[in-house]
Amino acid sequence: MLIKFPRTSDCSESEVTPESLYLSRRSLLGASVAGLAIAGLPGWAGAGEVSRYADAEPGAAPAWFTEKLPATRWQAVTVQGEAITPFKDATHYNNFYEFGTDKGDPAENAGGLPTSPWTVVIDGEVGKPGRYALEDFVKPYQLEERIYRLRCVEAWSMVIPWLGFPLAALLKEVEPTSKAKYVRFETLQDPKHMPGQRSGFALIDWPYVEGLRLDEAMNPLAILAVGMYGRELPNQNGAPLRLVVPWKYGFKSIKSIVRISLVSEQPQTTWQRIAPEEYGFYANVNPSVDHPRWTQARERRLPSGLFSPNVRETQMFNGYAQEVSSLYTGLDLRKNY
Ligand SMILES: Nc1nc2c(c(=O)[nH]1)N[C@H]1C(S)=C(S)[C@@H](COP(=O)(O)O)O[C@H]1N2
Ligand SMILES: [Mo]
Repeated sequence: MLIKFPRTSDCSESEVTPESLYLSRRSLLGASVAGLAIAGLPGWAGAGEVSRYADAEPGAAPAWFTEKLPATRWQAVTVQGEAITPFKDATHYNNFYEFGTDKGDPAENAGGLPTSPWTVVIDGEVGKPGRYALEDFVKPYQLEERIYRLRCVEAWSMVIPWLGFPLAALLKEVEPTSKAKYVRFETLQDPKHMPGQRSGFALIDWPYVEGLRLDEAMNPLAILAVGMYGRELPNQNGAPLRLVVPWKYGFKSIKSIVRISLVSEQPQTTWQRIAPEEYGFYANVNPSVDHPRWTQARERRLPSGLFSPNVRETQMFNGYAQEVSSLYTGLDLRKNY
């Protein structure tokens, strides 16, 4: 898997940028992305390339975020042979239907969503239900950096450095009862600020809902993210709190979460409700089970263009089989897509 947190030993010497070089280039280019190395590496040389990382200046992050940041963050644009997706692509090629269906709509329309104050509700089959302000919700946990592949069911993918904490840590904290078998997640419903929720795109029954089996949710790879690229989550990526389950298709990684419920029955999820023949509850990345309308054997790794499509083979469980395949022993993955 891609690394949990960056250690120099995870990257070859030539891939690592010394902090001093990073700093000098940073001042040279006027870029300032905390913890982001912008070296003149093969394929990444030139201010044009670099500026795609350092698109927007992050605003001043609140204390609940900065105090919890891990001391070391990744220092290379390539990790274990895979290039980190430029910030510009990760923040301008999005799926977030609350803000429109085009890939550029979230970047264009999500900026006005108020994400502070933000309330998260924990309810259902738990010993300790609660209603938290985001900063109190995050307080018990140390943020970790996780560099993960993100594979969309539409056959494109990215590599993103997230900042978050294990979902398992939260679940232990809230004490699921013996009846809890699944975790259900719900996105904010706010038609005033989410144009997709008031448009004629009536296909989706808002709010967006996702779910995991409890044992999947307890897997150490599943995280709740509050940041990416060393900064707070941009709104178009699901600020201020989103799920990241890297071995599943991207639609499972629900954004802008306001409610997490422990439930006894498998929840009906948004895409399952819209097209149950195409999108299942499990949605594990699987190159040998095609989508009814396209192959899942390959994917386009962003940035991808007409002249450099950057196509690669899709990996079982998105490359995380070692960590997660035991969750599915005895399950027919062709039926349970
Ligand atoms: N609430 C909500 N969450 C969502 C979506 C959405 O439309 N609404 N789209 C999903 C899909 S299809 C993908 S691929 C990922 C994309 O995450 P990214 O834009 O941060 O890359 O978010 C997922 N989470
Ligand atoms: Mo997706």
